[in-house]
Amino acid sequence: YQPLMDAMAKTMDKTWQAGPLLAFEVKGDPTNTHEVTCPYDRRRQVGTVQWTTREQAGKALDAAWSAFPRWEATPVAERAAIVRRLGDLMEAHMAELMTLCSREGGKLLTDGIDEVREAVDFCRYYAMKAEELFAEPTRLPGPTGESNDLMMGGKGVFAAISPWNFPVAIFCGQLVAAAVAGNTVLAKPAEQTSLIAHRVIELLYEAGMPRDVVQLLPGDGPTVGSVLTSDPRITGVVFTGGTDTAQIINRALAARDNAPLPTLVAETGGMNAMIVDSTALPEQVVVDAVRSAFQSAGQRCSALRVLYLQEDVADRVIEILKGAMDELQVGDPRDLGTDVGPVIDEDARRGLTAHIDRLKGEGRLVAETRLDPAQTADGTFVAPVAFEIDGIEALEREQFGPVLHIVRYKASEIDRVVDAINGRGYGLTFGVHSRNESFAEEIARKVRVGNVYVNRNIIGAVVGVQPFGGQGLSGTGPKAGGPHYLLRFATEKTVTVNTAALGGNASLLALGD
Ligand code: UN1
Repeated sequence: YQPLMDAMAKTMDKTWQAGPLLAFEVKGDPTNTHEVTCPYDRRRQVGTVQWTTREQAGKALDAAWSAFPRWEATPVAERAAIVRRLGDLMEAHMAELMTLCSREGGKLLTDGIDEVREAVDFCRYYAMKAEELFAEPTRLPGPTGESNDLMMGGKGVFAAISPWNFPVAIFCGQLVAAAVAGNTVLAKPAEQTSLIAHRVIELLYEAGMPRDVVQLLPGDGPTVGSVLTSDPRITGVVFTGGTDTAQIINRALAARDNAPLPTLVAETGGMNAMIVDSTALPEQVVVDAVRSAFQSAGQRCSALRVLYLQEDVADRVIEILKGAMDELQVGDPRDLGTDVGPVIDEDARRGLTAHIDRLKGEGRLVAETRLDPAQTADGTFVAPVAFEIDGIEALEREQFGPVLHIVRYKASEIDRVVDAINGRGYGLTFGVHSRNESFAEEIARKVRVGNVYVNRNIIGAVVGVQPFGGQGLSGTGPKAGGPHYLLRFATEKTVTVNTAALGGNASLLALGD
């Protein structure tokens, strides 16, 4: 880590500035400029962000709309080359992006590395997939005297609305997928992480992306988001964030008159569970549960929220868990010894604290990591905490932070546990710990989720290897980082030619060349 840390030190005290990056010049506007503070030290200002006005958002849409036909007609190899160059540039600027991830997003160094790596992987993977899908029309078998070709194109203008918890990876993954498939993109990053988004888009322009093809619109939902979801020229929205917000976007898109039937690609929340049976190895369970529940301060939609322990192993697992949680170091995300950094902001801390205080009031506390005030007094920290909950069906809503809920079950109640997991309506990640292969297999088959993990942690899906995304309240699919993702950003056109009438067997497409 030392070379990375040395490189990060060079930009650690910088004050950053961000604002809209649009196809046209934008004037500075101090009245619309917002301060960015650091989650682990709220006394420190990290920089300022100028938000996009409704008028600018409207003009950005005009530009994206007119750029679409030209961009769609740009050969896919050229589109993919720009995206690959972005991957290379992000890799070259890893330390700087990691600095921003920690100062603006409160991310640990190790999480910062994962974050940039994942963004680079998205660029390379989607570039490769786009070349497979879009380069040549697919010739389909058919009767003689006729040729049938399937041609792929873009859809139009996409709004990409991204979360603060993966400010490089998901921000990048969304816009790169939409753009490489031939769409123009208006990207609205989370308000909390606009500085990072701004730096990534600067690198994207350096990589050769035309400014009217991808534009950056920092700002809030009511101002920028509402323009992006109400305009009939928006063909689709790719969104990652809360389920409630996805529902608002869905309604807004559906309420438009004279607009195309919208595409919504949403990846939302989860009430992710792990089932531990009596044959599981308690030590392994604890390592994986702690990582799944508390890494990134539990601020992953993939994070573990409910740990179901079969009664024969419950006491043993809880005992080891208490020890493991005593050892967690909460504090400055830039220290290599830190395991858990801050939560994103004061609102997040307040919401989590209300939930934690309620469960403490009910006498349900099992373990809580100690906070060292010298490390945590100035930031928005929440101590990792575990509660034991009564009732297999308890808990309905996602708590987006380091809070683990434990439920004991009897072997005879396993069907109820699975029904409870499926009954909540979410379906993102899931884990099972068991040395009984047929049990693990059966459970994996029954749970209605997107990603199942057996005898390991349930976070950190790898692009191209573990395509990520859920079902039900957890999202629309297809899976990010998977072979079908780009299809949601594409149109298909079937071209049937009466080749006999052309006096030969040549296809119109070939003649067009
Ligand atoms: C999210 O938290 O929004 O599997 C997505 C993971 C990441 C994706 C998390 N690759 O933890």
